Amino acid sequence: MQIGFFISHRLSIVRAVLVKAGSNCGSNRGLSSSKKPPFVHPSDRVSQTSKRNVNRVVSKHTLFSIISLIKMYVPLLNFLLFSVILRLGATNFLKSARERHQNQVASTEDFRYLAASSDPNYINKVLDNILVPRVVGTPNHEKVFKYIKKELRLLNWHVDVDEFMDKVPIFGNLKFKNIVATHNPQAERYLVLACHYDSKYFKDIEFVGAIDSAVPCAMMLEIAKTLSQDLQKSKNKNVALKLVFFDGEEAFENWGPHDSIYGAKHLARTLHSNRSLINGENVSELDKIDMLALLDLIGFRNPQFLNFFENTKRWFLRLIEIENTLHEMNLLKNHYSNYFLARSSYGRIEDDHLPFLKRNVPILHVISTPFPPEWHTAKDNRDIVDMDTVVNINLILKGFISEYLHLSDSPTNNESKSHVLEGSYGIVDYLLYQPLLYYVLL
Ligand code: 1BN
Ligand code: ZN
Repeated sequence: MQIGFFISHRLSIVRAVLVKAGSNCGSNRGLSSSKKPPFVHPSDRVSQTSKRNVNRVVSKHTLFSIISLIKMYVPLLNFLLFSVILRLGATNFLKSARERHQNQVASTEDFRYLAASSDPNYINKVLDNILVPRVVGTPNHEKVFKYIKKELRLLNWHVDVDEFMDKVPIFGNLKFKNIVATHNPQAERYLVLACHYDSKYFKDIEFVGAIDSAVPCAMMLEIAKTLSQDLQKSKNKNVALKLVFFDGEEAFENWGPHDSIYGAKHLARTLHSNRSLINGENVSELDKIDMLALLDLIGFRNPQFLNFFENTKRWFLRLIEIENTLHEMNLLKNHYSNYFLARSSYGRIEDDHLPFLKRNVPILHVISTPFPPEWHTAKDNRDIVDMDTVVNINLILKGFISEYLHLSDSPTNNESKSHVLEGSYGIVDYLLYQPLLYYVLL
């Protein structure tokens, strides 16, 4: 209402000035006319000079009108610039921090320490609890949901549940629940690890989905458990770890945009619309995600992971280097060929990352290609789980997380909070340069 009044009030003043400027222009029309000037008798020369003076006064008047026009629009211009800067600032501030982010290179002691804390027994215990058919809407699904939530709370993680209803083929309306666990809810930015905890519905087979994706869920819980102490010590850092257990990844009938990734679609939308002010800048929860690493189809012996995204290639290459270092240090069991390959895939695989990719969240898709023959068959069960491979991959991931979050105690590599001043183009810059803007315009 107020803005509307402000604009219409200003417009009426502008209209008045334009009418005045227009009438001035009208008095100039004779001069600018392309018609031949009439013959002037020498006795009339004096009156011609005074006419020129009058014209000079008139053009000064026009200039004055234009300046007052600009003056009147400065507050509106200011308001528009302010809004634009506010929006750009939000993305620039977090985006530039994420793009300039450097890992802390882990030492051999760091890798040895991480290897010593691997806990295959815990992974087996988690699988005992979640490796059951867990189709959305069934009692088993509810049990698995409660188990994952309970484990995360026991490990002192902050757990949010993103609950919603959606209509699906065959079953109609179902309740979905994404589990979002945050180690440090006060952090500015997050490295997100994600997997899905639902299992695919099959009419005629009992499908437990070990690699798809009970094992990735168990791996994430083991990461939460074994890194807990180090994460606790690094609570004052800018970047923290977030774990997302998506619900409803699987299609109920046929995979397609309307029958798949129900949980991921809802969470991406929700995080996009959850906005807050950081350093005076309006940011969404999605803006806070440095990168989303999606784990899928992991657990069988000797998988191969390719790089899918150019903008996260440097991080994929770091996974390769960590795997090589761990291999050279003999910290990987029964490791005869590399999992992470220095090759890019031309095609992409549809999965839970899509709604985040669409909203420009950087993605690492850790999914084995080619898919194993057991994929979406009754044979995707505990028999194909190779615990050495699972522990090896989780050790590589923990090395990566530890480097990304600067978890090592080494004081030399610690990231400072100075980027708040270095890379932001936000409200502070605007207020600093705003007087300059006035000066230039007036
Ligand atoms: C992965 C595991 N996906 C489902 N379970 C996603 C997918 C579906 C990938 C269809 C390719 C084809
Ligand atoms: Zn699947």
